[in-house]
Amino acid sequence: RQPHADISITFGGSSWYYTVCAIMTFATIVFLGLGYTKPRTHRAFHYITAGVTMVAAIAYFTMGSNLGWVSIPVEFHRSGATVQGDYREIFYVRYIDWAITTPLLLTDLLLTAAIPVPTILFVVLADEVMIVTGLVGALISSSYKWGFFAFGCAALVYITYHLVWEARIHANAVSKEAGRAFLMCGSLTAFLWLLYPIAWGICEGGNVIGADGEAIFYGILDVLAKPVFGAMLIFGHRNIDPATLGL
Ligand code: RET
Repeated sequence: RQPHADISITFGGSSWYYTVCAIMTFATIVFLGLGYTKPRTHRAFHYITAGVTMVAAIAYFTMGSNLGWVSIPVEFHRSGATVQGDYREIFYVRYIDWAITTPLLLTDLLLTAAIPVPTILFVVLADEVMIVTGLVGALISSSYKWGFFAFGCAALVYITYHLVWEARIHANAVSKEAGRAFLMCGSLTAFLWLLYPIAWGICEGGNVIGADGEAIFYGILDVLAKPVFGAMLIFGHRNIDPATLGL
């Protein structure tokens, strides 16, 4: 049997990826356009957020074109026996996107809370650990993949602690506006990011849903975590002077 013949996204899956690509492109133009209505000193969050959606737009163009993936043999277990011979389309380009964009999203949030740069860098390092272990796990066929998944989840717990505890308290101490913007965007992030390992578990991890189901699950999450999050963040900054954040 042809190992790569029947694992790809369908025409519908491809159209959905292109739709998300269009949403990301539109958001990039809006975020940059809004930035240009402000003086240069007030554009940090527009640049960071537009960078996120711009990178995502290219990743979604890649996936809509059914590129940026490799075929991985998947094992599954039936009546106590390990069955082999099945393959799954693994989009590694997703992880290249996330390796660039999730540190930018965390920087957006932690700068809003005026967290010191050394702490931001260490949380970003944990984030890179999370994404890279997720990628390595996705590319592994055997159950070792769940070991890498566990490392990634530990990193996510560390990141989430900073969002829901340290940075939330810090933002409240900066100003009422920063506290409110952080509470909105930080809560959305803490909730949404928790759903990514669940998606991974039923897609790359457990091979429970196929390539089109994966497109829908991650696609909805990415629209909420990037353009919707970005719009809320930029809106939240409308009355915040960057100088009060040390920017
Ligand atoms: C992986 C698998 C390993 C364990 C964990 C994961 C979490 C990924 C997250 C991704 C967030 C992506 C975003 C993308 C763009 O908007 C890598 C799936 C914990 C939280 C926000």
